[in-house]
Amino acid sequence: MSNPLIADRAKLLEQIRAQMNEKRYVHTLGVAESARSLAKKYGADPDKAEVAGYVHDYCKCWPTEKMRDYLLRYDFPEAVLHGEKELWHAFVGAVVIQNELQITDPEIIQAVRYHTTGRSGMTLLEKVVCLADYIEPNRKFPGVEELRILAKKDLDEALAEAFGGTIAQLIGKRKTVFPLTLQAYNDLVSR
Ligand code: DGI
Ligand code: FE
Ligand code: FE
Repeated sequence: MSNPLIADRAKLLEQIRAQMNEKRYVHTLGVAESARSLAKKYGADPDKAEVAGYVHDYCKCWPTEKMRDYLLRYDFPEAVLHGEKELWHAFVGAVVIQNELQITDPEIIQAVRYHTTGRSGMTLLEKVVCLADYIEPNRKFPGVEELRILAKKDLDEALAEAFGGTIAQLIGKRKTVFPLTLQAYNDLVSR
């Protein structure tokens, strides 16, 4: 399918492929596809959703030190630097895709920045990309089938369920829950 936001698809995919392992790349393609389809269903921009899907995990396989360099060099919130490293790829990715992939669209950049933690008051595109990340065809976790069904019915409800699952899992492992994730969940269930 053509996408007016992608000048050279082969080149973009090659750049992304070079940052990650095969499994992550297959996941990336799945997120782009699911994000496009959720965008069509819920009225977000399918072209932006697809691009955000392609670039959302650009830094996921980077060494921790490389991500830390970015976090120190750019003005990220202290809470991110001192928080869980699993969250870094989203915040760093939002900067790096501008520098290395010439992504300039603020909506796509925000969708990448918040794809892991979410936040209160997420935009439609942010929700679509975040949910696509959970339900793309290659994802396997207990409850993913139910979540895929829910995703066809109610975007906010599905995303609340997804964040709820993540929060419960983090609590089970005695890991910290990043405030943005709690705020995202609270916002979605109090609508
Ligand atoms: O990058 P992906 O694996 O495709 O998915 P993702 O960007 O949603 O990252 C998932 C990881 O992030 C998973 O290991 C759980 C973790 N995570 C998400 N929200 C929080 C979190 N970890 C902590 N500690 N706190 C959070 O609020
Ligand atoms: Fe991610
Ligand atoms: Fe992902």
